[in-house]
Amino acid sequence: MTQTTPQTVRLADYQPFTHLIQKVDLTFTLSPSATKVKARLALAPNPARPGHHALKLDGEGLRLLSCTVDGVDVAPKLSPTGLTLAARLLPKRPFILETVVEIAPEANTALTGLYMSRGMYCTQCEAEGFRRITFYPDRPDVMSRFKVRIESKLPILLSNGNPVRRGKASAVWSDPWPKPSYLFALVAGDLVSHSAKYTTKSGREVVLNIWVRRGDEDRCAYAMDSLIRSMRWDEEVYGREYDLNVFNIVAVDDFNMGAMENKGLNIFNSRYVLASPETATDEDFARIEAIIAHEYFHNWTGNRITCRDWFQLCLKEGLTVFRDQQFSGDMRSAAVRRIEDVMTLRARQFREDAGPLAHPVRPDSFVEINNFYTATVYEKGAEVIGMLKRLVGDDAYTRALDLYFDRHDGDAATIEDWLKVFEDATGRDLSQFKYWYTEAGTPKLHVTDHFADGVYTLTFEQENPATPGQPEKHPKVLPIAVGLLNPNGDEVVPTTVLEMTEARQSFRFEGLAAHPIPSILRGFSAAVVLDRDTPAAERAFLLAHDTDPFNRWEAGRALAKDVMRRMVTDAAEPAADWLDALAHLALDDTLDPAYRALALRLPGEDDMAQTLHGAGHVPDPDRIHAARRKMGDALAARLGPRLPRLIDDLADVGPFTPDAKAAGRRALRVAALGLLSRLDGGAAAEAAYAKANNMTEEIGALSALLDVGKGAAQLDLFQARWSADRNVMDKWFSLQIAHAAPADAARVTATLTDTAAFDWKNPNRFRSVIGALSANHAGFHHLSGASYRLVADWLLRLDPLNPQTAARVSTAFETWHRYDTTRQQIAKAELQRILAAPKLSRDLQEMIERMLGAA
Ligand code: 0A1
Ligand code: ZN
Repeated sequence: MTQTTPQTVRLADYQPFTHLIQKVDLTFTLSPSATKVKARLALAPNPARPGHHALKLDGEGLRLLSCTVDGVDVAPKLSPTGLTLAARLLPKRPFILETVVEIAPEANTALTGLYMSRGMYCTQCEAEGFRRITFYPDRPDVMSRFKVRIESKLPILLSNGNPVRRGKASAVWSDPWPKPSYLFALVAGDLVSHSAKYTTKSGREVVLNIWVRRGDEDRCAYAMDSLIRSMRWDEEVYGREYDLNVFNIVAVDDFNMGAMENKGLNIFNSRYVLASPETATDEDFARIEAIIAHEYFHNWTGNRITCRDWFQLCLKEGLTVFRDQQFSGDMRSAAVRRIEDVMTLRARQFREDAGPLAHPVRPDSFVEINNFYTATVYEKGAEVIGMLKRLVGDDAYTRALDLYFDRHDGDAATIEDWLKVFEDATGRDLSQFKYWYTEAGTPKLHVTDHFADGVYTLTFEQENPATPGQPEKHPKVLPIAVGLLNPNGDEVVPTTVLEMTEARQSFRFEGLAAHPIPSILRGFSAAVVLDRDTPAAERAFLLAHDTDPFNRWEAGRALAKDVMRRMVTDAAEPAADWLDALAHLALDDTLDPAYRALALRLPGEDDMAQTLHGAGHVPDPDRIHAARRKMGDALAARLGPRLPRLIDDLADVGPFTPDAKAAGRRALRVAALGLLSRLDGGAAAEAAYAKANNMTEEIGALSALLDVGKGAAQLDLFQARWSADRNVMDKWFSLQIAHAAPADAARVTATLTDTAAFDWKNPNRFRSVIGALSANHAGFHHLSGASYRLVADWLLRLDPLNPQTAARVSTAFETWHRYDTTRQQIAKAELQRILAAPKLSRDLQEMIERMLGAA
């Protein structure tokens, strides 16, 4: 191994910073190859760190031009990670430090710090990007007021806060709210805006701008509408108002993540802003709504109250995801949203939690913090808050949140602070609950039941699996929402939340006339894997009768997974009772079409592999793939003659609208079209493609065609029509890979990487191709090893330019231990080949080492 061991950062080592920063004045003189950054910091010794300390500032890749203390030149000690001024060079009272550095944004391919994206300057500072802009204590607990002067001839110059002055070739911005450096932002470019006005509950006028490239301004309306609805919702539901005169959003094409909540200046990956019916699918619309809300909600949960250190990342992310999920549930169908959120949780977080990358919601050590923007911190972090809310009740949750905002506004807080607020608001002791934050792994909940003399007893046993570095676990506090149904379908016990705290615990229900049918874990009330030997007939009963929409869906899902599992392990045929139940549901027009569309979605192949692995089997990707296809064929055959009518009945009425109701109808129509093409060889899908007037149907019809080996002509048409649109062309790339047969996936991908349009330095494009290959389960895990090799090759190629994106895409390999020894050996050899590369980034190195560590 040629790598050095980078330093591990530990929560236990936390210390406040030596100095306070009372005020920050920054002046940027922009130039692509030599931007000058002058930083004037008003510093003072921090009383929380008594003594006379040296000043250590973070800084990476900066060329220091000058450094003065109170106007006098000083000579700091420079290292690759920062600058140190010895204590003897510093006064014991407040002083002014001024540095001037030079940086080259056009050479910044990592997309962190100040970089350029197609002629426009922009920044990304979370988590530790500000140190690539100027020397600074780049840590979230150092909060300060920023004033920023930008010098450039570009027409639009933006930073955080409120505009102060606009000159001919300069602009000054001032942010009245103290903030950590990770929330700093600057944008400069030839941009146009889609603007609106908003009046807050207390009457403050706010100008809202969405800044985009010329030509994109007619694709901002949905994002603006989502923003306005988010602002209103946060006032109504959480009592939170916006706190500046202007709220700016900027769309950029080159961005490592989805979006960023910089104070008053959110920066977005353009794919999560730009939408029109012709270019965006209904899923895109829903994502845009959720991400706009997420970043906006950060203004209170993240910005006004930030994190003391990066170990507390879930404090802002878990809570903000929880809030954006609540918002989406209120805007759309709450049941459908909950099902979709749980599907994502299982697909991403349960997968992570079951493998070598498992870590607690609040990790206690890391090498590279960028590797911890994970499904565990975000999605499990949100589930933990949902569980807390379920345990204390809605009113207590509201009281606790009010107390949180009151007590901690302006703070850099911790998970301890967060839990204390709930303890104070409710009088509960949350010390056991805290294990949800400190211990990794998904609990398994085993359930047995017993009925005698009118008493029904449910016995639960929780198993908390070992995870890397955490062999021993404590029992968790589990809110288990249960309802009981009579055999005739009536609900005899409405939803009741049982609070489980022991490793094994029983709960009694008295006065029942007959053995009830239990509906357990309603609404997915706790983030566990439920393990109960449930007869198929009982699942079918719940699928028909459960009053809880989540569990009704779950019953169908579990039934489908049982069927798929038997097809894989026992070569069974798709069960007729499952087909009947599903067909019945699909055709029941008293039910929400969105819900029916979800029910028709077969369990994913990776999900099935995960379930089989969890049950002690070695999953075979080819068999899973074949079983899933066969289930689709059987379902198509079962619904057969009913499909054309179903599709017609769901035709759009009136012009396109992106709302949940219309989207639900389209989702069911497209699902039915996919099934129909299994029967008619794609004839209906071809016709649908030809007359599609929105992207949902265009992609739906194209997918249906590719699924049955057709669609070559339509792919060409699609390319010809959309070649100038980056976001739409990403779909063109990923779709072909998603639908490639297992044995062809690597070749199809390699061919696409050879096309001129494969701009691999753009993270969206890289993910649409290399990420898409890893998402094609049977294709990625093909026994030839061709896909493992191809992905590894591309990670090695991207890593020197953009370590963050390379590290994220490397999670493709996080499940390598699930499969047979042949596949394991090939995958492991590829991981070792990556690790042997001469100059691996700290990001990718940490990921590969962790993935190999659990061998
Ligand atoms: N805080 C953002 C996510 C984000 C994190 C890191 C980034 O660069 C490394 C960029 C964005 C959010 O939760 O939306
Ligand atoms: Zn966030």
